[in-house]
Amino acid sequence: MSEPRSIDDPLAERLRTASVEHHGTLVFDVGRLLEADELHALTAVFGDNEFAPGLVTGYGKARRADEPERSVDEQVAELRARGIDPHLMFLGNVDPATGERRETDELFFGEWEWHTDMSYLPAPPTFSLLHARMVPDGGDTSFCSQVLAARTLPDALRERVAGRRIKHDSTYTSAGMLRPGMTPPATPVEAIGPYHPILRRLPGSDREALFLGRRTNAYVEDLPLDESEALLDALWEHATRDDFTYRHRWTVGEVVVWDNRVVMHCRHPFESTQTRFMWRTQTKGEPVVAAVSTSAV
Ligand SMILES: O=C(O)CCC(=O)C(=O)O
Ligand SMILES: [Fe+2]
Repeated sequence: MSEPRSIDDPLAERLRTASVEHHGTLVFDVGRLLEADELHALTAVFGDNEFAPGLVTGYGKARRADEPERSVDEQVAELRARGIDPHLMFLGNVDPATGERRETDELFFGEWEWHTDMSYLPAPPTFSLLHARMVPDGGDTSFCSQVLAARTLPDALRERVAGRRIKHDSTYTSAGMLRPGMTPPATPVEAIGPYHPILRRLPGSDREALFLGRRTNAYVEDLPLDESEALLDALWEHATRDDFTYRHRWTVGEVVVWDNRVVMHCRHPFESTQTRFMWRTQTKGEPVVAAVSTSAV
């Protein structure tokens, strides 16, 4: 895959099929840095562009009290006027324009928690793409199949999650940083976010997947907080087993495309003396469909 602009329909179809056959995770060894429109062309194989988190109110960003109320279109126009692409996220400890290192919160270099991207949206993005532009020693990304997690879910846990939903909070990034305009909830019960079924069915197939989002501030609907915490702990222990996991060591120029319905991911730490810079895009998602429960509810 060296020319994303020239992907034709048959190749696009093959790539989508390959994603289904390979645990929702594909690695493209492009071997060079892509232009933004090339990453968008590869993204378009998998779906329509979704906004990147942290730029538009409601998408990993809350409106600050001093910020005027504006429609999504107005916000997008304003971002574009400032030369910002609302669909592209820069992730790194460098200035995106110059590539020079810049002062960065220590949390950036630590372990990022397991998560699926932007599950705090009512229709969470289906695919995410990550393009490596500067790679440190370390800073690998791991992917963990939630289809395998669902397939091996012990009966006792399956019964406990039957028909249940989790509330998906957006207060913190996966690195543990407070998102723009957000206030932490007193407890997960007070967190604000959509509920999604814990066990989902993947559209167009009979596959099921666990859909946990992220552990921080998660809450299982209608349970006392201590029971919610106990159930979540048990689910997370099962869902992140090593034998469901692929750990990716990055090379500059690569793009990894993953299906957020199929895998969770996490980022491993690296030394703060090092430099890491990635570009990220994501595709519009779909409401999460509950698996038909096989146990009595
Ligand atoms: O930088 C990484 O390896 C992963 C970052 C991440 O969680 C994402 O892009 O969704
Ligand atoms: Fe992520």
